[in-house]
Amino acid sequence: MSEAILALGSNLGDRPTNLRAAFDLLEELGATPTRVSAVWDTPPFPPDQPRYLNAVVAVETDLDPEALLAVAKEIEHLLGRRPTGRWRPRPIDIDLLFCGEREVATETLTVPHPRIAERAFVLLPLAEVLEGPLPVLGRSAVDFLEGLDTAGHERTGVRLRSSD
Ligand code: A4P
Ligand code: MG
Repeated sequence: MSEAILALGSNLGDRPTNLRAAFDLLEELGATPTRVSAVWDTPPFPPDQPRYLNAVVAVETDLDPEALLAVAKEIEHLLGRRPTGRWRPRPIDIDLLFCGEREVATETLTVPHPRIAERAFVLLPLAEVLEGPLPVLGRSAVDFLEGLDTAGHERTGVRLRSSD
């Protein structure tokens, strides 16, 4: 078993329901959530689309990174995501931020995710799940947040886990 850290995002349809459905499907498909951030309401990048709900989830899994990516893609498909182009609105986006201390650089997968350090919508929830130095990158999420614009990023009361 190893730990992976996933980022979830939704800006189409019933956003809390989409995030909760993705969370439940992770467990069913072999990635068991262990820790979960708050759900954050964030300004979209690029700005010409609806606001996102974002969250970060730590999972325990026997899946290797490529298999975990396949699970992420399967969940995106099950929740109705169809190809619309990069950075376009979507009911659900699941990114692999970290797979333990592993580094992956293939045509289909880059881990750690290459844009973590520049994205407040990833770092704010990530800081709630991983407090110390981030795997491979070596600095904490709070360190990376210094100097980033966090205006308009709001912690919500939405819960991913139905028992929370
Ligand atoms: N891929 C490579 N590495 C990874 C990885 N670590 N995790 C490949 C997931 N996928 C990875 O992704 C395109 C391809 O990237 C995949 O087929 C996979 O093989 P995609 O999810 O189909 O498309 P995308 O998400 O539009 O592209 P990309 O480049 O992953 O975009 P981002 O970086 O995920 O940005 N604003 C706010 N506020 N909140 C958001 O969540 N998200 C995006 C998407 C833009 N703006 C946002 C948010
Ligand atoms: Mg993506």
